Amino acid sequence: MDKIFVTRPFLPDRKNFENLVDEIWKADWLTNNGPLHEKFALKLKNFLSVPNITLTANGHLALDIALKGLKIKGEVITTPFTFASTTHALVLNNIKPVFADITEKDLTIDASKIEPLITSQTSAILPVHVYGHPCNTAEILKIAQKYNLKVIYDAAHAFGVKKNGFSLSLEGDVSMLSFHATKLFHSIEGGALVYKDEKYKKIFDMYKNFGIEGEESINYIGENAKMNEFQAAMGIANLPYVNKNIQERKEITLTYRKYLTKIPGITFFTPESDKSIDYNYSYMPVLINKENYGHSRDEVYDYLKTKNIYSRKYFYPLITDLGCYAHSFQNIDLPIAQKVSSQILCLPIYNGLALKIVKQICNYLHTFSLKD
Ligand code: T4K
Repeated sequence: MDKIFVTRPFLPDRKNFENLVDEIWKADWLTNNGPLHEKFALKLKNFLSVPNITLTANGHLALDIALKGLKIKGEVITTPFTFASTTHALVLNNIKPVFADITEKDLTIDASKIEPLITSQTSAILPVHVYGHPCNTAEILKIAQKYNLKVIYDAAHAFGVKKNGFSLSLEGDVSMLSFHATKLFHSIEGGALVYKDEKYKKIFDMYKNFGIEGEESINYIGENAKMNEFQAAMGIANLPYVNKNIQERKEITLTYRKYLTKIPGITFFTPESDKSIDYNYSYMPVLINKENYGHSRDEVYDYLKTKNIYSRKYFYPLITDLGCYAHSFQNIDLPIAQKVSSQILCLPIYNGLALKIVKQICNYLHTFSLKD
């Protein structure tokens, strides 16, 4: 079998992309809010049914400008079970991350753990809809209102997820989306901020462009986080495929679930069993319980590699155990996150992954569970 990676980027019809590239040549405009950037922003607003959007060069910089634009300072309560970007964005803005444990049910921040961590320094909550699993947004909103905190959602994995028929990215003061090549929907690299309050538009747009307000006025110390025209072209070309791609991923997910059900010690998640959720099937996370399965997560990861299956341990090590943070965040009690991080394995899922390969991966998992 050829190498099977955890994900592969989706590529649109090449001719459509080339037609958009021709437009770039005609306009002779490459970046700084070009015509395709504007077209892409409008198309995304319509697709997601959201009132305001700020496109960025990537998701990480979108988080960064959200923190700067909302003037977040002091301490922010967040999850330790995420990609380094979430925590890096805080630390690089001189903000102290304060970690709350996660729930075993969906691996998002445990809302009941947030309130005891609030101090006079707390200015915001930064939860992550990890794997597209929606956080407990209602409870988080209640806490934020009670203590007058801002809520910034890292929705890097949640493109297209809906709650009660509305885009999940409308929750909180602002949501960050990632359009990285490895995501369900991408613009090669890219990202966005989505928000209800129009007053943030000017601020975020300035922060992504060095803080420039006009040719002779720079009133904020901003980043260069602009999306260029080639990224916008890829985003425009990919957008029409999203719904079909989600359906295909759903089929892959259901196939995994059908076969994994029969293997003891492997747990998977079914976020859409909550009828209010339209899920995006962006990742295929499972937990491997050594006692019941017979082998540890690391042994499964290594075994699959011998079969040319490149699963990934998203997210291990836990943020608090990463080399760059190990000295800063010692002795924090995060029992669920620690356990989950030691058991998590993301199985391959991407558009174009044949169902027969999915069955084969499940067969390998089954065979290995029977081995001494
Ligand atoms: N918040 C959260 C919760 C996130 O997960 C992320 C990003 C962010 C914030 C920040 O958003 P961005 O600034 O990235 O927009 C990948 C992605 O680079 C990263 O975007 C993503 N999260 C993270 C979870 O995964 P790596 O280092 O694991 O990627 P890499 O290069 O190992 O790729 C994974 C697999 O994909 C490879 O084994 C093969 C395949 N691949 C990858 C690329 C880039 C391809 O087949 N073709 C390709 O072009 O981080």
